Amino acid sequence: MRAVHLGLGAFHRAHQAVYTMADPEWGIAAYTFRNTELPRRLAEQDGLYSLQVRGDGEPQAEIVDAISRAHAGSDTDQWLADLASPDVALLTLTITEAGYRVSGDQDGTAIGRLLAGLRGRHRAGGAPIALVPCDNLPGNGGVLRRAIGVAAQAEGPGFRSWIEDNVSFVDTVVDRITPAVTEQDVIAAARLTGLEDRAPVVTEPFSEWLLAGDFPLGRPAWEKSGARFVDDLAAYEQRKLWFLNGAHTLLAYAGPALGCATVDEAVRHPVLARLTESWWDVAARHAPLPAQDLTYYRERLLQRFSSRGVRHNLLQIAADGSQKIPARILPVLRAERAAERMPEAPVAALAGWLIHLRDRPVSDPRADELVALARSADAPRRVLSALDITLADDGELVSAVEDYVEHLRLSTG
Ligand code: CS2
Repeated sequence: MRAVHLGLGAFHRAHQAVYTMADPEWGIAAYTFRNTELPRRLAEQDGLYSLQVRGDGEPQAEIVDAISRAHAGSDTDQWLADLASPDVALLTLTITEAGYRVSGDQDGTAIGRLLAGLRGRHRAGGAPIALVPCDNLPGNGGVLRRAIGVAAQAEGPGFRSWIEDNVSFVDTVVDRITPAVTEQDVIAAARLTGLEDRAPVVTEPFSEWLLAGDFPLGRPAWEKSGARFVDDLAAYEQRKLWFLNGAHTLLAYAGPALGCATVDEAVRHPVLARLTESWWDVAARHAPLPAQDLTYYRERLLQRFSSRGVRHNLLQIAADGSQKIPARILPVLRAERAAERMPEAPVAALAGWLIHLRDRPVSDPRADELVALARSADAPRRVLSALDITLADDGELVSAVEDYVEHLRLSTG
């Protein structure tokens, strides 16, 4: 066991675990901090689970055997022991966008646990380690480096300079659409494999992993499963975050306002299909990639979104908007406003978000504050100012969002 993972959910098991499986020298000790049921189920199955890959044809199932141990968050001693071990060369993380926020009290947060682990590693001899964040944030390696830096402010100088010299922060772009598992998926897994599996995962055929950074103690041969190591991720990152995740976010907020519940349903709705294409047209103006690449990427995305194999719930994507919108929508919107244009799609995304905050169950680290703002007078300006004060000062944008809220309300009838 030479790899540790934090954030044992469906995505890790459909993505990094599958890449790691191709290199039998490596195993993963996987930790969750939320869910205690999943590690127990996996432990009962010796870490094995089935991965159902659903495209347009017959679903395929494979058994993934990369997870050597699965642990609940309460297993602190084991976590500290694993991170202190010089045999462990890397830690991958899927802790959601919200997990990188540094708040006052780090106790029990992913960053707090990571810091405790690194402290133990430093004391135990200080072997270097690579940290590999796999969440959808621009410059995720740098984001993690800054979060650790802030959290470590009160630590001793020896530890802080050890972090600088020995901890490598790897940047990544990750991609595989992997919705939360449902009871039907559990039944389908049993039918497909003939095995009882209490911890199956359902995913799409497409998978992508791009990485940039150093691995001082080595890494699995992830490239055998198609991972690509590049010098500069920026262009790929924008392509993924703006085109895929940006469209997801647009659909997650405008879709329910027009009566859609899943991504595949939403891209079949004529208004949402048009909005998606118009979002991609707008994003393409600012993406530093050849037009041909983008056209191909968009065609591929539309296929992936329309597939009925994976039913991706819009409400799941709608979570944590305050963390997702700034990475996915705002860079393009800002560039458009700088060029004095008022593109419809990002305005629709923001208007849909307002309706979401006002009328639906909201899951977001800033939920209380945002729901109150969305229900106040002058809501569009106040919600926008919670994201980015300069956007809130843009009177034309505020009015456009306000009008679009009304437009969506009328479209629902
Ligand atoms: C989605 C992502 O839930 C969300 O916010 O946009 O989880 C998306 O499915 C993945 O990034 C696909 O790689």
